[in-house]
Amino acid sequence: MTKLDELANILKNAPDEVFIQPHNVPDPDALASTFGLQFLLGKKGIPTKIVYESEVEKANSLKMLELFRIELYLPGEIETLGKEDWTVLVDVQKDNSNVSDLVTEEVAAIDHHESMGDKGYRFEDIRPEVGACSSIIARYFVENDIDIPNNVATALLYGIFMDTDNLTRGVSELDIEMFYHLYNKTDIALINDLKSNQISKLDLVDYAKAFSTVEVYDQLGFLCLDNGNDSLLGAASDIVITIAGVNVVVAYSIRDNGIKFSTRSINKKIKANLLVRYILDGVGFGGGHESMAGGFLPLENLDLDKNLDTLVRHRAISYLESSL
Ligand SMILES: [Mn+2]
Repeated sequence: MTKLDELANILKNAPDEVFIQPHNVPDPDALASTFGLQFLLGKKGIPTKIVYESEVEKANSLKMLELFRIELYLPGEIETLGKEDWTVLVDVQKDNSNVSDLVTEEVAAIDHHESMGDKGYRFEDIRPEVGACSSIIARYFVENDIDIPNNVATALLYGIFMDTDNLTRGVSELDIEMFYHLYNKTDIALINDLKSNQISKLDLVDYAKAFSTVEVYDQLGFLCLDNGNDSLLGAASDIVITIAGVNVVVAYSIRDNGIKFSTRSINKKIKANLLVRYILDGVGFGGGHESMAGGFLPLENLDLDKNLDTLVRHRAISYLESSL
């Protein structure tokens, strides 16, 4: 039995509605994966709705919704959402800091982040070695011999592009295989359309402000944002890592309820996920991939007598020294 059949068999017994939920502020990989899974489950006779929290922030994510006609709902928009409903988490796992815990029961998770441990799912497919969740979903199409429509293939290909930074970050065999498989079924004109809608004019102003804070110490780059835009933090880190000589980036943004962190590393000896955990040891939590990770420091744990910038720099530098 394929993984998809296994999941479908479980969901057939759902007492009421079935939802698919990506992480909050869904990015292209999260959107493509949920969209692809929705199509697959539809083929298996299981109707679903995609439910998400917060906001779709980035211009390219918004463009995806329009180009591929992806329908998303906020929990508040679904009157029938309740305890009796089941949710499949995609591109995220239960208890992660970037996913809202809805009233529904989280019965399944399909993800490519580090395992959060046993969460009592009825089904899980968690593959931390894979670069994009879109690759896992693309594989379901192949395994089950289900024809992939043009718009789904294009969305998944774009998801792979974005999460692997154009096939240069955390790429696994599966990502390459699925990229190859999807490529011929993709409408490249749409990919170009997405590429030309990556950021908004307003983002550019925020970027300019963020980049003026960049400080470089040897191979470490730091960036601080005073704006809570989640996707901007990661995207800005991706640009700082391209600075010549910079191999590791620590970016953080100040929000009302705490400090949000994003880390990047292209140095094999320095793991982005361990780095963010080291920085937040005892004060917050973090996780992710070896090349790309994130974390959060809740406001109540912030020692206001200590300077945040100094703390971050101090801890990041000592982590680097201990790993090299
Ligand atoms: Mn992803």
